[in-house]
Amino acid sequence: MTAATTTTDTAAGRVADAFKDITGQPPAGVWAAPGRVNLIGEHTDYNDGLVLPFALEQRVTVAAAPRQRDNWTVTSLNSRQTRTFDQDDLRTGIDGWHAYVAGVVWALRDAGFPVAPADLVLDSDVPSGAGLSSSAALECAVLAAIADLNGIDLDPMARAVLARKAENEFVGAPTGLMDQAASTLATAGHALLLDCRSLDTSQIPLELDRAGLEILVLDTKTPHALVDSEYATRRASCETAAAQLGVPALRDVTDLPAALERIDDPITRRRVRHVVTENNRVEQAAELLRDGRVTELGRLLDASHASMRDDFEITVPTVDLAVETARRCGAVGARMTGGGFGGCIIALVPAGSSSAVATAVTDAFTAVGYRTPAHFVGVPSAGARRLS
Ligand code: GAF
Repeated sequence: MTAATTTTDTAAGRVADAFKDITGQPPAGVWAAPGRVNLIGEHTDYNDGLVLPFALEQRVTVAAAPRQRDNWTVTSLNSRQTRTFDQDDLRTGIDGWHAYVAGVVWALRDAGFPVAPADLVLDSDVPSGAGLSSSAALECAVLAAIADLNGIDLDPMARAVLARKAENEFVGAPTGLMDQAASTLATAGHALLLDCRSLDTSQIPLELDRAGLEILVLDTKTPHALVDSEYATRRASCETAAAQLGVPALRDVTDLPAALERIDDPITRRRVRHVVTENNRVEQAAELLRDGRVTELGRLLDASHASMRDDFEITVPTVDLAVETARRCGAVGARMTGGGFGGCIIALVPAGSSSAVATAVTDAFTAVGYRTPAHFVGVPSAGARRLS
């Protein structure tokens, strides 16, 4: 029996079938890892702080099998492209989407694990460039596949750490751990509370149904033009501020007014205020969810958005308009989610009202000439796993 016939998962079957068409063999298995939305806790991860993301149903699916050659092949069913890389590429680095795959091989080998060549076929329904961690989903799905193919026994947190290492050191994006941790460690029906210093995690039940609510995820379709350079600038600014304040990271600021008084530069002061208040908001959000007070999350989402807009300055007009319109049309709270400068918002809305709220945002966008947004209901889902 091939992987295609041992699973009832449609995406898994499709990718397994494509693998067979491309390589002439059935895959040894099919694995998947999800994208995420961050409920709250933006730009706190690389400040050693707290984050509260949940994994989405949307995911990257990978079919893979060992390959009797000296190189790896990767086919993307989305772009209909096949790329190869070999040992030399792992030493010198590569550009392009397959760097996320090669980076995982590199990170595993760098950690001392033998990794044999493989054929991989990928498919994804995580919107890319929308701030939903399509690249972390790719890294985590590939890592799950390659670890299993090579008999590498790694716990989920170790996998997330290695996937982040691939992104930071091979791809060259200076991100924190949130996205890879969400993609690997999330469980269905829960948000993942992650302490990015201790790496402690708790699964916090997201009982939206019981509160008569759902989470609308709306993609503003704003291109992330500045995201790489601005992300790096924000990160550098936080590190400079921590050094100035004599703390290992901004997470360690306990007396915010006193800290702000010690910083002369008004921009840096605002950056510090965002990180410290956002970290507090994550703690409060986890507390509310634990107490079953989901509706009250709304005011924290609103405060988080204001902080990202005014203090961290990572929102853009499309995102602000989407958030304002969602609130005006029934959301109990809304905020941008992800790294910033475009991408998605989340809105906590009455159950069943996502389409109506999204239509209101579409109308507001049309009125000022913005692109038509896309939307879906965010369903808290499971992290990386083997499907067949
Ligand atoms: C991006 C990064 F990849 C995360 O590590 C995190 O910093 C996020 O932006 C902002 O909260 O998704």
